[in-house]
Amino acid sequence: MRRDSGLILALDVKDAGTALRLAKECRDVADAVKVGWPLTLSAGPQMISRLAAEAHVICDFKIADIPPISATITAAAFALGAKGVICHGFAGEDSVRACVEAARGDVFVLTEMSHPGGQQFTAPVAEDLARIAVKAGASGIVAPATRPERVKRLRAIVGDLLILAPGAGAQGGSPADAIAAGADYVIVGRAITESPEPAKAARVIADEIRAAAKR
Ligand code: NUP
Repeated sequence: MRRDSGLILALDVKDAGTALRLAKECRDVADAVKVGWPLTLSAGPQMISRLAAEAHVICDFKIADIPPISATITAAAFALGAKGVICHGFAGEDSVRACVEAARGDVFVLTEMSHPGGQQFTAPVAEDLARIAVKAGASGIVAPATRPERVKRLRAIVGDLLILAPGAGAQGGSPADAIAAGADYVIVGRAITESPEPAKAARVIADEIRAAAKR
């Protein structure tokens, strides 16, 4: 995955036209687009292939099943053109390893979730989940931009694995703080997709990330 702006655009929109327009408008500024269940279920899985023709696509399916099913989901996402997938760490090391083995690109392991509820169950085990990511051979982890001090702690565990940080913008986190804490990429959705000028909003955030990365 290229590391130019450090911005990953979360395309949580419901129709193909809007998704393709946003991907095109933000093509130069976002290093990747992230597609999850909202778009896949409303526009269909072929949407992943259509977007893959325009951008580096990460499928955020939060895979969390028994190993053979996790492997099947992972393989299907890559067959559609994805270059990365996100799986949950809480399904255990064998499930994460199954994703890594089935992948034809990056696997990112979700550790601590960014929303307030993420502190209930994921936060207390996040460090173990980060260790699972390292042991299973994942490319990186997902850690909360809403809690930069946790990104810093998780960075100490994962070494030079990639850290993707969602929760900046609409959820209240700051892209600059997440980067300063050790994130490589910031995942941003609504602050861009719901902006009247998405490309401009993306550029402002990308500039903030670049400035923080230089510090
Ligand atoms: O812990 C997580 N928090 C989170 O927001 C893990 C995620 N994968 N995400 C995703 O990041 C979420 O599904 C959404 O696609 C994106 C954040 O969107 P927004 O809050 O910037 O609109």
